[in-house]
Amino acid sequence: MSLARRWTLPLALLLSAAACKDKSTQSPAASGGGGAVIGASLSLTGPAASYGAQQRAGIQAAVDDVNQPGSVKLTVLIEDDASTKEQGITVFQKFINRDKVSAIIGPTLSNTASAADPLAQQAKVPVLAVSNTAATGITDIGNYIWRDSLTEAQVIPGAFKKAKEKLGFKSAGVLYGNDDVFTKAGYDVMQKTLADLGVKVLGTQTFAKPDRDYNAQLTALIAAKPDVLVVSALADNAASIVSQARQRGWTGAILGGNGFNSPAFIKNAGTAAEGVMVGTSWNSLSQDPANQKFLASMKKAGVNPDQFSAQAYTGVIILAEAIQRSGGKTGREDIVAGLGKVKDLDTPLGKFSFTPNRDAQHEPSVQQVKDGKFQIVQ
Ligand code: 1QQ
Repeated sequence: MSLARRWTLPLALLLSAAACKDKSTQSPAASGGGGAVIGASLSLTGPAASYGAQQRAGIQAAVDDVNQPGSVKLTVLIEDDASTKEQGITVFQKFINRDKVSAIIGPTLSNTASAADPLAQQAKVPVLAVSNTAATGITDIGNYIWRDSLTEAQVIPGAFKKAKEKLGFKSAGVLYGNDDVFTKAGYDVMQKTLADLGVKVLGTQTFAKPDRDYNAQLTALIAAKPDVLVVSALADNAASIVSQARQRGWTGAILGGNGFNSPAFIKNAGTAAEGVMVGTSWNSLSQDPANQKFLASMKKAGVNPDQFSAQAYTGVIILAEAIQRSGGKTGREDIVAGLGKVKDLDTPLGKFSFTPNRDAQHEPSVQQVKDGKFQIVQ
């Protein structure tokens, strides 16, 4: 089956054991056409499934855009990491040992990456994270781990500064998930940012991912009468937290972290989401040709894009560029060498480069929910 034809098949087939087995016995070079086989570990089920669905759509659109006659050929095998460390490890082992992929995209959550990335580092398989935002514990795993997602430390200080200018708050109540690498890391950055901005924290409360009732924490925070609520949570929890805060009479502003950057948050929170502000790595309004091309590709696919599809799309574009920069060679070391040469690449996220620590470098934005949609704050 030709590479181009693989992508005309429904994705379910690509995910099937038969399709994977077909690839598993072949090296990337033997996969036909000299292209690269890439593994993508995405959260298609579990608490991060709303991000995974967007990432899958972004990857698929990018592969269609990249796989044009005469250019680098990419085949992406997509597997569900189920939003867990355990399944992430299983998927990585399959990609590394059975599929013998040239590189891995993902996994969706920093929490999963903290457990799975060390396997790739040890096996010398390049990983390109497209949504991990915990500042530490990802790229510092080692020199095979790269990312195109800005960290909370790169986004939140600017976003909160802008929010403070617009909203003029002096005190905050803080709620964060303490059982997840990302929500905890996001909290650490929020706490430092609030201190740096001279915002007094009047109360701090925690929750865990399986929790559904946040009324005790919200009652305590609201009773302290802060000017603003600050929340570090994944999209599912974020929607319930914001809804329950409004039900408890909270009419003030709410600032979120990266977990809020999903239309699933707005859909599930409904009108309670109105006014929520969050820093984002993707400017949906960007008129740059690379962003316009991404928007057109997503429209063609019938998917309403978000930051997560933009970052995943960008991940594929970056890997294609890395292969090109290494002279079309698709070995694992070739891709690492090529990634090191990616600079000022035009992507839907803007002009993209890596920092010396293999983290993402480009301009962030700030968005706010208005009329049921994220709108870029100018
Ligand atoms: C992380 C995240 C999540 C909110 C999205 C995937 O940023 O786990 O790092």
